Amino acid sequence: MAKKEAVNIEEFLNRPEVKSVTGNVNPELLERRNYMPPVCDVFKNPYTTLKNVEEYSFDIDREANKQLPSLVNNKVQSICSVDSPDELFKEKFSRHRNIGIVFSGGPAPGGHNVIAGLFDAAKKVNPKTKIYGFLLGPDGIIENTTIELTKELVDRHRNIGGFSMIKTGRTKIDTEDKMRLSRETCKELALDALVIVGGDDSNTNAAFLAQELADDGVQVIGVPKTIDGDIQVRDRNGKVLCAMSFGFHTAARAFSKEISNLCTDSSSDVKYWHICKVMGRVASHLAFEVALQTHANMTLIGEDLADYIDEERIKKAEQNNTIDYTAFGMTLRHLSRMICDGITRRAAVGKNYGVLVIPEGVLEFINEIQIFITKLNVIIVEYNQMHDKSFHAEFLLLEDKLDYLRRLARQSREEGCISVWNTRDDDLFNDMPDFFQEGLLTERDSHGNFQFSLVETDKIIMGLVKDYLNFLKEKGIYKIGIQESYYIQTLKAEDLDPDFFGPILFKNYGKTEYLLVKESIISIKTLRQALSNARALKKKEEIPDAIQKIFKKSVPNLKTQTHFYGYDGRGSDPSCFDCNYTYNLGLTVFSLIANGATGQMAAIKNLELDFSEWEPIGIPIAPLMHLEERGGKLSLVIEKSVVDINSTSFKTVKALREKWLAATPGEDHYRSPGPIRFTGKSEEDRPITLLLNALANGRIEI
Ligand code: FBP
Repeated sequence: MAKKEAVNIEEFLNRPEVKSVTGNVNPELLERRNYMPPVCDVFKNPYTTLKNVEEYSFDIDREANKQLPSLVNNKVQSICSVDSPDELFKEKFSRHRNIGIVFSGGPAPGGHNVIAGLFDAAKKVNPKTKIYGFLLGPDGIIENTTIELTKELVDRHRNIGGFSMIKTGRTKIDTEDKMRLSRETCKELALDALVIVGGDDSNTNAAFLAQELADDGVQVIGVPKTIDGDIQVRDRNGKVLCAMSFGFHTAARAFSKEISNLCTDSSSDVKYWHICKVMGRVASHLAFEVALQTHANMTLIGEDLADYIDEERIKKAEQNNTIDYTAFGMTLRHLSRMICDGITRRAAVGKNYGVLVIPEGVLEFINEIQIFITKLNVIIVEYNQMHDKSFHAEFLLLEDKLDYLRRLARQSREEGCISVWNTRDDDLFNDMPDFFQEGLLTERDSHGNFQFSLVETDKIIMGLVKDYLNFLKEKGIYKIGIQESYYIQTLKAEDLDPDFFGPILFKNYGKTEYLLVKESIISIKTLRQALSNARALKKKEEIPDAIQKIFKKSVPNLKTQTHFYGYDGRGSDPSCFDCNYTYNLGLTVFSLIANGATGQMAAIKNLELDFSEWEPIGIPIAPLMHLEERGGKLSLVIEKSVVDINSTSFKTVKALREKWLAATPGEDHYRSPGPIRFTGKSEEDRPITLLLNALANGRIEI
């Protein structure tokens, strides 16, 4: 054998091929950075103009009229190319500008391409135009911390995930002081336009800033970002203007890939139920798309649970000439039973394994929990206002918080007044496990939203599931089905007659492929009893090994593995869909700015269709707003869009649910979505949710 030379590590590290292997830049990264997204037809021309599209209309909230007077009459605008612009148009369009851009809220794949699109469009018509990136989210605007974006910086981030180029933050510009400081920053930078890339709350903020800065001549443009997919815009007649926020597709694909791998592992090792919590603060869009991409055995959809009606209870109440209001909406208890039903049915056909997908925000749709969230919101806000102190800073420990709630309950009892927190609330709340109480009392984010990502939703649900499964096990209902051929083979190997023992052991012997041990047989003791009663075993005789083996195989032991998919998918490199979508959003932003728009959100219509059909538009933000309870008071915000349970895509999932549960003998029906790509053309290239709805409307054929 050749003698190995001792390696001088310093020299080794300096070798070019070693440097290339150990460096930060790999060929995939270079390929990504060099990818040039196609541009919508209209952008092939450097000059574009805006045209109001009158066919879209909105129901405008009275409060929006009052608070956003300069913006409520904005219209949907389509972007049109100008083939032979006159000199005046050219001059106005390409004048030197200072533009600021900020990321707000959680990262979403594609954000860097919004910047790249804006940068390319602006620099193309005027290389002197300056683009500033506000650092660390809206704090960068308030504190005037910026960097001027250079070609080198932008090029390094093209088609790359995350918001690392300028970072992000969740601060809300919601006080007079923060508004004043933001206005000063815009003045100091002599900004012509401010671009806010964010979710529903950040676009809400964009509208208020647009109103505030209108007199200073600073235009404000929003961009619909969030992996949660809950910014979808329709007009009052249901016509779709923005089918999906950017980042959703990539995050859903990233989660799906991982969950699909678990489906493969689970059906190979056949011993675990994988419990996958999937991000999505309120709406279940991400979990829903994951269901379509992976065909996991069970996927909870919050919006569907909220719509649940317990027909049995209603009938029972009707017989007594009453109405049972608790029959409407889902309870945690009932939800855990539904999950148990799926688990036991799969176990009955020998599948004591599977994959369950739980949306992060599912508790928002469970009546009893929603009530607690709302009540605690009010209590915390009232405390902060009354004492001018922060509830969370004042009561650091859970015990202190519970103590305060107890005092409120006592007060309401002693004074006999109607109060937000009464003794019944307190009793119910105290029945919950500590970690759940802690979760419900967790600090709200800067927009007053409940932080579902901090609550161990899966632990809460699975705790109840495990309790109920134990009960079902004791009742002899939760059992693992034994394949008939295996039973026969095992008994014959010990010279026992399967047909003699079959009817003694099983409740369905000879009727189906999977045999279920009788409910009365739940231990070796009860097994012995059953055999003795049937005169198949003498008093001191040992139970034959083969029969013991079959019995032991039928006893289930639920083993779970929990996973959380959120931050990982949020940081993924964007899919081809999101690369192209966001780059064109950036181009749209510049067109809106160059044509003087403000209070508009850049969007691309027809996302569900082929790229050649994509239409860049501006959507007025103010008409999308309505009053909602936030932080204990009514605020004007953009309405979150939740999963539409009347949509074709939802009905499709509902119709396929039983198939994907696969509680039948034979194989599971898992689907592998494949890796995220940034080139290619297939149905994988767009969210399946959108594809199904478009197929139903006859808008596309695949
Ligand atoms: P945005 O709405 O800001 O895009 O963020 C969405 C989200 O990723 C949710 O899915 C999740 O609940 C939340 O952010 C997590 O927040 P944080 O980053 O503060 O932990």
